[in-house]
Amino acid sequence: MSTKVDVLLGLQWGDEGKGKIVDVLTPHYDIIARFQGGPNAGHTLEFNGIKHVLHTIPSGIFHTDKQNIVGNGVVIDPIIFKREIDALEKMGVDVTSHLFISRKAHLILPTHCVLDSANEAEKGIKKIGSTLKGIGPTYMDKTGRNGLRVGDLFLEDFETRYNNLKAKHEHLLKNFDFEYDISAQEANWFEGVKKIKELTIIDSEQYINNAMNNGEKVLAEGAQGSLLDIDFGSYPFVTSSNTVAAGACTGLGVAPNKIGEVIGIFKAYCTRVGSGPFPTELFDQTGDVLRKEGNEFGATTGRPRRCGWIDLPALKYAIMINGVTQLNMMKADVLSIFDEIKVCTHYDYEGEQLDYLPYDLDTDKLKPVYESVPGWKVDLTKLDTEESFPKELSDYISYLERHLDTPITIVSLGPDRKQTILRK
Ligand code: 2SA
Ligand code: MG
Repeated sequence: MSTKVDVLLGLQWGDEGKGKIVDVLTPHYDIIARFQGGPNAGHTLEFNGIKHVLHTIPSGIFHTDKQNIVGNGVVIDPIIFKREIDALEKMGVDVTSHLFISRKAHLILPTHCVLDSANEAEKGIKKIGSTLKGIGPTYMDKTGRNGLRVGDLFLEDFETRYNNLKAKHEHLLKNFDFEYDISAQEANWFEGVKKIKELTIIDSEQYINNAMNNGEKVLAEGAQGSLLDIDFGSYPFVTSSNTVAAGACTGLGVAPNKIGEVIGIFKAYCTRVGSGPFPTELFDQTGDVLRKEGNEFGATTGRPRRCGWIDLPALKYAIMINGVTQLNMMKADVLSIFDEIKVCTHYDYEGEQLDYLPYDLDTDKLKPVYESVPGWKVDLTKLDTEESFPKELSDYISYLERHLDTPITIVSLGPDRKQTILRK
């Protein structure tokens, strides 16, 4: 009997804790597959007292009896990819035996990264706050039909193709007042390419569909968050891929009727890194406390993350667009410090009450309306059953389930694998 693909994705602006939950759920699956994004992602996992950050490699990689696939929708920087593999191998993880790459995944060139930086520099204060990993320019070349794919690495004229695309980029870069020198990166890039060619390159859409027909279970791992989606996020302050559930169809070659559970992850509060509107952002001491208690710094760039209260209209929107069937709530432990917790239930948009995310997110016009709920003021990090939850936490969970009309099936109370409560 054919199985379906479960999709796990972020419902906010990324950094919800997708890496941790994928790692926790991997024992229930045979294949873990990334479907979009690239090394802009920073998926953090923690076990046995060690913290790991993955960028391109799926978060199932530590379970060596499972297959990990980098799907066609992903963009790969060979330099970062090789660095990730080397770091894992140094830790004793046998990566190459269970990591497969789609022939159709696009390649990030050093000049894509330069273009990313040049674009951002030109935008000045209006910059997107990109991770500068070349994501936007690479997806532009993909949709502009100029891109280079993993499959192209095996063509005799690959180097000519590389040089042609590089020349196009160099031509474009003449329009910018931007100095660059990619000679060092280029040497590393071709080293990385050598490494990729040693890996197992597959037609991942065939592989995944065949596996499903053989009853194998697949988990699709999202990157970034729904509010960073190129179509439905806070455009133009978004990433350049479809981060929502539909992205799993195009990014893996899985038909819509083959999607099973959609697991939406959210933090018990909210963060954003990079520019763009964030209605519940806190600019006061409370925001600083959240950042400090939650260790809210970019896992790829180290940038401090902007912090604020949970935003229900934005979450409802993400649940709708993704067809979320179950929710996972992360980092409730970080809220233990507060006497009361605020929840944005509505927005005030120039005097009008809205309970949905409008087109215009101009935060001069859009103000969050909050309800306060009691905090629990108890260290949650050592709790290992739902029965031991303080009443205020159970009430917070029920409150969110009622407002979001979706069950919360996992509550995470710390970064370690073990700090995870599965609810019935
Ligand atoms: P890009 O690099 O072109 O995709 O940037 C466009 C916007 O998308 C945001 N973005 C992210 N937001 C949260 N987390 C991401 N991954 C890293 C992490 C980020 C980091 O896990 O912490 O280390 O700074 C991620 N990747 C992209 C980005 O901030 C821009 O707003
Ligand atoms: Mg992250």
